[in-house]
Amino acid sequence: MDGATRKSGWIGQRMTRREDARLLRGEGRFVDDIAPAGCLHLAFLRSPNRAGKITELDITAARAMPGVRAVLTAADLAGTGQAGVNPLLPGGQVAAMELLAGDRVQALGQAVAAVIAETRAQARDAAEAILLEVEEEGTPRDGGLMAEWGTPLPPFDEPVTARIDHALLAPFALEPRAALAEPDGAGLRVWLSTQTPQRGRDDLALILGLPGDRIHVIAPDVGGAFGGKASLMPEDAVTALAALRLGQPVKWTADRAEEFLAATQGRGALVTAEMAVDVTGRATGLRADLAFPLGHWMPYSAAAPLRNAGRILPGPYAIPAHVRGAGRMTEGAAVNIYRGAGRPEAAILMERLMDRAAARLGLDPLEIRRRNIAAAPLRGGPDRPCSGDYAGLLDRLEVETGYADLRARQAARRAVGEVCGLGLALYTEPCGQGWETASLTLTPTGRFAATTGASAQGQGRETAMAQIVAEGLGIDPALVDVAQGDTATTPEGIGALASRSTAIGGSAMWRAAGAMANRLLAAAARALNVAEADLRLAPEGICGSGGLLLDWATLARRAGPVRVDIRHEAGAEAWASGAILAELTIDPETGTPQLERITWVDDAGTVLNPLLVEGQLTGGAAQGIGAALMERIVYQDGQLLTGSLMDYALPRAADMPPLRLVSQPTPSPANPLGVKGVGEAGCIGIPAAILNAAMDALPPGTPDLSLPLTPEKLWRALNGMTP
Ligand code: SMO
Repeated sequence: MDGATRKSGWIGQRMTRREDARLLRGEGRFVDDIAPAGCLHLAFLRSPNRAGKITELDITAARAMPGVRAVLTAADLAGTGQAGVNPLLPGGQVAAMELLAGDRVQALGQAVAAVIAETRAQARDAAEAILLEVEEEGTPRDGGLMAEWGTPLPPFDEPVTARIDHALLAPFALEPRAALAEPDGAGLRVWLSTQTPQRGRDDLALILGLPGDRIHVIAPDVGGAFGGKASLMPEDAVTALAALRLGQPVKWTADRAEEFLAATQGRGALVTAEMAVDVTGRATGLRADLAFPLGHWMPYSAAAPLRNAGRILPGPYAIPAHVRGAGRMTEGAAVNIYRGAGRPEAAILMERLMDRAAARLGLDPLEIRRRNIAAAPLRGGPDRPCSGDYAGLLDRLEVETGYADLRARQAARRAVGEVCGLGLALYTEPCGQGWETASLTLTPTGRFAATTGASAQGQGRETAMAQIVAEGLGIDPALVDVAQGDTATTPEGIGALASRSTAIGGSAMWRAAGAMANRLLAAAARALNVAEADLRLAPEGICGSGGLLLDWATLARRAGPVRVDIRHEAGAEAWASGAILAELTIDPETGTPQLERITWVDDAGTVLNPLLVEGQLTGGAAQGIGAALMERIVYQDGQLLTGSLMDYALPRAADMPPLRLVSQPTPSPANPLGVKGVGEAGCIGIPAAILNAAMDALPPGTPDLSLPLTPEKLWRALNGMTP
């Protein structure tokens, strides 16, 4: 049997996060907190114009500014290599990363020069003293992606249609991006605020032309990432290069304006589709077109949103589908994965089409979904389906919300002039493929050192990993020390993304605990010269029939180091799912939307720790609400109008509605823990439910509104104007 045998009840416990004591006391250690002696500071000069030719770049004045140690431009970058791009969609034409703009600027905000000075203020002042002229040409560079899923279908007779225009979004993290590089012998030690320390090391090795084992990447505490720190960025590489050139530590920390200008962005797709429906309410065909923006270069995961959207359609429904997708270069910042990464686009499309079909046929939205859901088992991989129960999710949602009464109440409220809507969404969240590693060691002090290749971005991985080890060994989680995010001391891994760390990294740790249990018994039997069958594991150590024989420290001393290394390959993908109902009103005078309540039945598979799962669902819901109602990146005439938090509207605590979470898990057969991902669910299902609620509130026949649903758009739609 794969993994340990569950026995101790730590899995499923609502344990508080062991990370929180240090984080809440301000004792977290983020990249910007680390300050080696002699650390220099780096600041970028960025293009104030969109794509165009550089007609002047004069660094003379900047070089002479106080404290300035170097000014780097593209001319200083000879010999640097290229970072990798994940070939998720074959046939694409890659637009590679430029560390600094060369003869041409590709986009507004692209870094053109880097100033390294003794203080951050000196570096920034000197960057402003560089003379830069760009002659705008306004032609995005070449490159792009094309893909197709399914096979062409015959023309549809009077299909229902949907057109979903997604705003570009910022994968906004509390901690901005940051990099600190320090020369270390013949190599480099690099602290990165990253989701993928090993990939960061590998990409830095390619760019700098150093062997990978000369680069040591450390991800200390990471204050959120959401896809924005999944790929190595030009700023990271320039910082590393500067440290190598100067032989001194160099640090760069983005400010908020830089994050809005030059961090990766998410969404921005235009998705159109038509769906054929027969008179019984059965959808008989889906034809969808996905147009995804890519920005001016492609980070490692650039293809993932388009690929995810395409491969997921038609979502939880059994409908023959033909999907065509294209990614096109634009003049903006790179567009990459952002929490959900293509899954929200797929879910919002299907949920809108379902409501259109229900309206056409006079069916209740809940009923039309029941007529079209796929029967479990669901897709989980080529040869192994995942678990799930879409009908069960809808049934539970109906009961938990008192759906029939809500519809009756909605009719009564409408009769007295209220503008109110109910919006349903059913979504799927496939949770990553590939492998992760785990190592577990009984240390001389009698503690268990758990290290994993899966890193963390603030989700509580230390807590979850300790619970997994505790469960597998039957010990107290307080005996388990968890280390991650350091390429010198933790094993190889892929990272904290794609809702994969528990399903894949957690499974590696679970198998390590299972193997460790056997090793401990064998080691104790040898040390005591007794039969293994006469021994058993207890929380304090190894017991015989008469009680404790060896505590952990004594066993470690007598048996020497006991260590297990596991590489877990996910044979299949776990597919989480959920059903959501959003209740929304619109103020007829101002168009202001008010979310009255969200009820959410989720299937995240086996729940390791309800507190962690609820935290992920709630945080995802906040970002889903932001996407639905307020967040958007706006460029106008080649300038960024949303370059600060005064202009880019993030949801605040007061924007959160009452959120009722109902857990209805079906353990996944795709991994030994039975878990599924949960990190991205809120961004996938919540916007779909909110859009449907708004459309339900608006007059019948209102064309699909673009996201986000601002008060102005809602007001115009209410008053019969073009939104
Ligand atoms: S959008 Mo996630 O960090 O795979």
